[in-house]
Amino acid sequence: MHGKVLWIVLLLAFAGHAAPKSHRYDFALGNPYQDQEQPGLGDTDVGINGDNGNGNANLESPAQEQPGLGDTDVAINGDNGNGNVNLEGPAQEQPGLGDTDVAINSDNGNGNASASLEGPAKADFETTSIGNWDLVNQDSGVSAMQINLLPNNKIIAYDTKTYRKSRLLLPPGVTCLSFVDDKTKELINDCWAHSIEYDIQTNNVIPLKMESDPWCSAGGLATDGTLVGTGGFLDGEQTVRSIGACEGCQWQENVNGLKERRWYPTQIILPGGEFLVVGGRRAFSYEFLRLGRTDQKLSFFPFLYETTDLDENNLYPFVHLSTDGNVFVFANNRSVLLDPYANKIVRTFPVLPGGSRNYPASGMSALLPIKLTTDNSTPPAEVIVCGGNQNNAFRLAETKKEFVPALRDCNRIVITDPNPKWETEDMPSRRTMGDLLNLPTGELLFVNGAQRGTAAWWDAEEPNFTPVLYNPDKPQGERFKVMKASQIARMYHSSSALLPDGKIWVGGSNTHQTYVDNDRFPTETRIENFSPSYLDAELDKYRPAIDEAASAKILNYGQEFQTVFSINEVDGELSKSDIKVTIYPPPFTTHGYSMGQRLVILKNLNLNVETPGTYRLFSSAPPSGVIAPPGYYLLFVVHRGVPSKAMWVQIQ
Ligand SMILES: [Cu+2]
Repeated sequence: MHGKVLWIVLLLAFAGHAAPKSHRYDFALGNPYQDQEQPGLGDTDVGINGDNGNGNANLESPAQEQPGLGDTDVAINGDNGNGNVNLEGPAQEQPGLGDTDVAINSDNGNGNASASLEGPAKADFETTSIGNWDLVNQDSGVSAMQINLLPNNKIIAYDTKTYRKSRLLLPPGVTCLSFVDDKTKELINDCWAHSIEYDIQTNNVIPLKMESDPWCSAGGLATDGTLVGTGGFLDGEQTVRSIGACEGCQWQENVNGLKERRWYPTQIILPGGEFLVVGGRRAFSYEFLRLGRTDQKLSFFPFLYETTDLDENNLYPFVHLSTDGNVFVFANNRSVLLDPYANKIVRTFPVLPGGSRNYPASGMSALLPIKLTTDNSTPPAEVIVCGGNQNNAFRLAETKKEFVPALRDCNRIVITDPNPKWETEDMPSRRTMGDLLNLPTGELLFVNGAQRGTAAWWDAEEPNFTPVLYNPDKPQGERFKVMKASQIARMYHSSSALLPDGKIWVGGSNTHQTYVDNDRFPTETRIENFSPSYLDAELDKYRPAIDEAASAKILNYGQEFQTVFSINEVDGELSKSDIKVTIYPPPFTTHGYSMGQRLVILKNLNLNVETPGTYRLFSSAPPSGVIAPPGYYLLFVVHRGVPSKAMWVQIQ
């Protein structure tokens, strides 16, 4: 945007491996061995007690030798319903037993057994790495203002046709866009691409044609992996555009798809798989959207009217789906919990002092990881809002080229708490227009942006080159870790995305109203990958590798599923508490905000040794679409802070 334009206007007015039926499936101690010495076990003594029902605990073959466990003693206890036998972690010494002492107890039901590696969680592995930057594409052709990773490992990126320019031509044979020049009234052909498909494996680019203008629009992945974008500028303002995750797919555009004109709106996916599109300039409403439907409701939302100000600091509102099914909306410095179906505000949060957080002050916001590790039916949901600028900073940048220092504070609030309070601390550096991404490990990453000024053309100074890692689980004062600085300024209209290999794709930045090659801050079409410290090569020996062929790729709500992975080296005994399975739907990122972003930490049920160094983990899929809306997710296995490469899964 469009600073000048805005200012003038202002002055005027996720079964391949179907979930097993129960834990007893694995390790399913069938027949071969029964309550006695196992001759095949050499000098390893095994004590088995089954003091119940049918109570025989049977050690099936993969169960006995636990090479990955070294000479550690293992006790097996199954004290539950169907008589599962669990490998309890720091098992006690059994005097009188040999080197590898194994005690098996099954005091329950029918004595089927599965073994789980239990034990207290160990600390994350340490690394001194501050991350690394790689320039992976010198010229992607189109500046990446708006991006979304699709399940075919392509990033769809686009900016705007307003510039009538990019660095990449449409493919031969594709009809150019034609338009009448405002000044000369001549008909001009625009043969530049304004969208690309970017292959994250090869870093190759394919130009895509977009007819209507997606400038400063919203988007998100539909349940089938189709990218659905909404809003934009002029002929794009009511457009619903979509592109599938498929070879050779092209944009489909419906210029009358939205009920309201929306420039700078926010879009998230709801538990039922439909979208909620919120706000936009002078659009004090929200609407539901499902592709192919036209009967979806439009609701007036006065909160957006109340939170607008002279600089309009409530555009691109931060919208997060909470774990109770309501929707958190943050605009300017205020926030509410909205029941979108009843069009009712169910909670009003305290005002967040310090300045304005939404566009053009452009702070950052994300949901902290949602932990399903307890039996709480509504796990707590916590939101973080950081940075931005004072409420007149945009005006000062626009009219006086005075670049106010960005905000430095970071604020958290538990939105499921009936009496919530903001908790505040400072970031290592000031930031406006930064991205805030959830990482596979449960940490978050602040990246991109500027230290002075605001969003819009020529309105910022002092790029913030330095990403910062944030660990939400650590106490205040220990949460931030400063990473390695990039060499490339990524300010207005920059973007970033978490990739399946755990790296961060970083692109875009254009503080101009066209493509500018020679400037202190040229239009950026270079693409970088940032590797956070968890990708340190020293940690590779601990890094899990998912066996995709042996793991579930369809996760059904509330059901158990299995993931098989291997690890070269474990430090001591591995227990299921050392492993986190996290799922992440690739968000739509633009203007420093990642729409629909959430990281869910799933509940582990059992961890079994499959073969030496290979493990089979039983986890619970998310209970419902409230916790994880249906669609495609990246699934990571994280071993004490060291993430695997992700596997794509579908949640339904
Ligand atoms: Cu913009």
